Amino acid sequence: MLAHNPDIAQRLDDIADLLELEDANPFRVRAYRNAARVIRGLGAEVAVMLKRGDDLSELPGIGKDLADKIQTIVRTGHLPLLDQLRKATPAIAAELLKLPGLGPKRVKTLYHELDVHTLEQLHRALLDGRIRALPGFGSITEERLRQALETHAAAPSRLKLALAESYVEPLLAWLRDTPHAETVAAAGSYRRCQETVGDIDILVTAPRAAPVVKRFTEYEEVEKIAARGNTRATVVLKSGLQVDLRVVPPRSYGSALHYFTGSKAHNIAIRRLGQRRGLKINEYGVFRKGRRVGGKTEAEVYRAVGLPYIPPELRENRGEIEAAAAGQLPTLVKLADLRGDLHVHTVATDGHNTLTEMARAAHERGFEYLAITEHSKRIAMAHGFDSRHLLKQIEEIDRFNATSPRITILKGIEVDILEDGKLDLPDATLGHLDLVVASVHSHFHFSRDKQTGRILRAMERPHFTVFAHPTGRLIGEREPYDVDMPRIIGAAKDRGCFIELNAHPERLDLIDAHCRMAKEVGVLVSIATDAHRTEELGNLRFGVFQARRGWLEKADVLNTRSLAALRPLLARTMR
Ligand code: DGT
Ligand code: CA
Ligand code: CA
Ligand code: ZN
Repeated sequence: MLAHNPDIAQRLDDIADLLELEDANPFRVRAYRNAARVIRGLGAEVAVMLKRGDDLSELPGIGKDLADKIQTIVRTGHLPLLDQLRKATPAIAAELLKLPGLGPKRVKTLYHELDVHTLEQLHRALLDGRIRALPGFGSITEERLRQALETHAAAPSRLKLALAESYVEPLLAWLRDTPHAETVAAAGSYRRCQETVGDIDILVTAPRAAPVVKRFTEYEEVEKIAARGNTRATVVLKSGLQVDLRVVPPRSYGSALHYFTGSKAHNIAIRRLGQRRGLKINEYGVFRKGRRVGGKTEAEVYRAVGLPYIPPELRENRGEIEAAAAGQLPTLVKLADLRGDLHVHTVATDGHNTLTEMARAAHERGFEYLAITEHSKRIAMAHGFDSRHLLKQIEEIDRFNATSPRITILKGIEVDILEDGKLDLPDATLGHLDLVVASVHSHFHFSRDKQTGRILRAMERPHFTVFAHPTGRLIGEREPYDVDMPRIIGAAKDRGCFIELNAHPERLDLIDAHCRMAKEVGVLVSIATDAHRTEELGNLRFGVFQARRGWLEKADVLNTRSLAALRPLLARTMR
């Protein structure tokens, strides 16, 4: 089996970690990390690129040597260098590297300074206070390690974006009420709309920092103040979320926002562009020979290095800087571009609101259309529809559309893809619908070949329109089933089908790299809420965030089409 992009990237990251443990040249380490990130964010499978003769050394940050190594991984599934490094590394180092808050540098310190060779020894050192005393560790790292060891999990505790939002927005509002505070903004992975966030980074501009720091630490949700200085503080909220605050003078706002938004890899690349122009770029401003030449806005920072403004969602050093330089940044899709939602449920199956309630709520959000897609009979727990129920709902929708001109209800179904790739309802029934959303809800354990084959077979059914929540993953809870997404996307292209980006905050299922892949292949993406109650229609924005991280533009998204433009697209897959 050929290696896929995430496997390749993981191997490159492993090499970087192990090299760093060995005190290798930092440039060499960085080269592997950059390559891993580039591969992870590619819109196409490396294996496919190689097959069609592409030169990998043309990718940003990948030289001849790395290109050869990647080729070896793809061809053989192995890399001699990695095997060699693994043999030379103590087993505990690999274990420690998996813990949150421990990079190669700290791991090295642990086993050299403290002679820690097991997780038990690490725990003892922690309890004895020996960790805190190490250079570069401190109480925050200690606390993180304690939590990691106590949940004995190597699983990093990252918070899903939607949950983070529910904690962050009230805190931002609280800070905005500080007398004399000017701008209050969340930066970091939160602003980049990453699907999960490690901690929250907040930036405030104010003439004096002290009142802002004071108000921040007085927020009623603060469980504990982990650190506190004149212009900064770190707190842990009762929810367990850690929040870093920085207060900067207004003239530094742009450079500070840019710095703390990251990603780190993007920052480093921008700073290096600056260096080539004789500029020093840091969180305080843009400087030439010690003189401030910019930094009040982010646009100024980019202008200083000859680039247009780059939206935060793109800032991962996955080609956005090259695209900006070439004047080829995408104009990212926005929530207001969406005209409807193509996957919702009602009380007729496992939803909580009636069709009329869902329609009214959708209309209030400015939608032009809404597709009702109940589960099919296989999902007995959800009271899934058989043909008779579906035909009855079709009549109800016809009546609704005849009397309510303000929004159009589209007739749909979320039909189950059965074990063997058949659909849960007969073609004759599905033929009555405007669209057929199909999804996998069983047999998640199938091998990649079997899972992919089953889905491809389903896609061949004449009425298959949209492949919903394509990998079945639940963020942090259920791994994606093993499926060959490039093949699925390719088949969707051939068949004229569409791929869903399920906007439910627990799913966000299509990942960003696959959005990019769909765009490159020319398969339209349906950003859909899968709402089971009226409020969940609001989840559409999380889908838009994810789509933006996947470089999608308005034209790449199916439900940015007006109803008139949508109908022929849906009909094309209806044969
Ligand atoms: P997270 O919190 O793990 O979800 O990810 P971020 O991206 O929010 O990372 P965080 O909170 O450690 O740092 C916030 C931003 O600060 C990060 O995106 C870029 C910037 N930053 C942090 N450390 C460095 C650094 O060593 N060098 C540079 N250039 N930027 C850094
Ligand atoms: Ca952060
Ligand atoms: Ca942080
Ligand atoms: Zn489903």
